[in-house]
Amino acid sequence: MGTVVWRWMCAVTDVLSLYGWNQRWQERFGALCAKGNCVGQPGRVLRHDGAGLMVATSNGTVRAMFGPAVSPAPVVGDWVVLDSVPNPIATLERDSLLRRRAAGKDEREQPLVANVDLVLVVCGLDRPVRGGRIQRTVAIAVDAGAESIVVLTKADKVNPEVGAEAAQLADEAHPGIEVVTLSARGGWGIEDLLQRVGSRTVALIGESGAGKSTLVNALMKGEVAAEGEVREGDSKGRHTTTHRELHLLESGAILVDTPGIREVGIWSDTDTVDESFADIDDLSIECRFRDCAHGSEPGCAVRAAVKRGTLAAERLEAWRALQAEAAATELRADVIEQKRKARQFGRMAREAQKAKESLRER
Ligand SMILES: Nc1nc2c(ncn2[C@@H]2O[C@H](COP(=O)(O)OP(=O)(O)OP(=O)(O)O)[C@@H](O)[C@H]2O)c(=O)[nH]1
Ligand SMILES: [Mg+2]
Ligand SMILES: [Zn+2]
Repeated sequence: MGTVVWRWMCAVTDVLSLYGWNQRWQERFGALCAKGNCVGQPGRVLRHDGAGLMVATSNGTVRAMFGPAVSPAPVVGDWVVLDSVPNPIATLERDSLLRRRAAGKDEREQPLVANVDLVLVVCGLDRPVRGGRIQRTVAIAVDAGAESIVVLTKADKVNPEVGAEAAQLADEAHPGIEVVTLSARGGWGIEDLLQRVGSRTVALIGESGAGKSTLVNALMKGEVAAEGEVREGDSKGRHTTTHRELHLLESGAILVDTPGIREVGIWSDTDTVDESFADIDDLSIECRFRDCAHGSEPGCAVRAAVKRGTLAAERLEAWRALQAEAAATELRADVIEQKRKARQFGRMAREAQKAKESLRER
């Protein structure tokens, strides 16, 4: 490697390391260079909206257009290579991808944030905390190889008992999960959360009005994210945040604020669901049949645990529901893959036909 290139790379490392650039990314970038694709500079995607991308580079933050298609299409949290336009010309291989099943009829994978280490499951205490939502969010975090912490915010709005009950509910939904109760507005519990976050890349997930952006501002100790109002009566939010956006903290943590999501549809395989229900997974080792579905099979250790009272029946039900959803996703992903292959094959056949015709014309 030439000295000039090496010096430039060192400078890049200084600024970009704030955003998490390290040896691993350096190597992935280097591998692209080795293939002759090193005609640009690396940067991390801070924001993705209709107009393009905001990318943090060693020359500061730049706005990039989408340009020619890049695969995989960059999302917030991705490391990309920008050309001189600047257009993204490559996405560095990801460590992980937080994704869900898109809402509505268009049931396909929706990428949320790339290269996430930790997911904050944000629940506002001004509304009922729902165990199912916690389980679903944990399942999508597990799918991305990320850890989860439940954050019960707006503690200033309720009696301490309400907070304690909610924390217990969270623990029943996902035994052993870390729970932090705080008030973003009052500033309590913020230092504790900062300690737990460390210098990881963190995605905040929760429904509209839960208090994600207010929490981002409290953690940043300043106004960076727009905060909204909630409706009187049912505390529903107004979808104030419309884009995913990455913010850098002084502590080295990287926060990604996201728009509120009503439903956390899971887009993962059945093994991932098993992994996120570790208690059931552990018990199932003792089931007589290795492929026990914990239904009516004889010698089922999981059902025995429910009978004994050491496993909550609701937890088994939740596992069953998410298993069914993951199985449907596997099928759907399969269908999408088959369609993609059919399209590819169709294109190849058309190209072959064209080549044949042009030969004939000659
Ligand atoms: N009292 C109190 N209110 C809070 C707290 N955190 C958020 N709020 C209020 O809750 C409302 C919604 O907060 P946001 O931070 O905009 O919620 P969000 O989760 O970002 O919502 P979307 O962007 O719509 O997804 C605002 O009126 C906030 O002021 C808190 O700790 N205490
Ligand atoms: Mg918001
Ligand atoms: Zn069983």
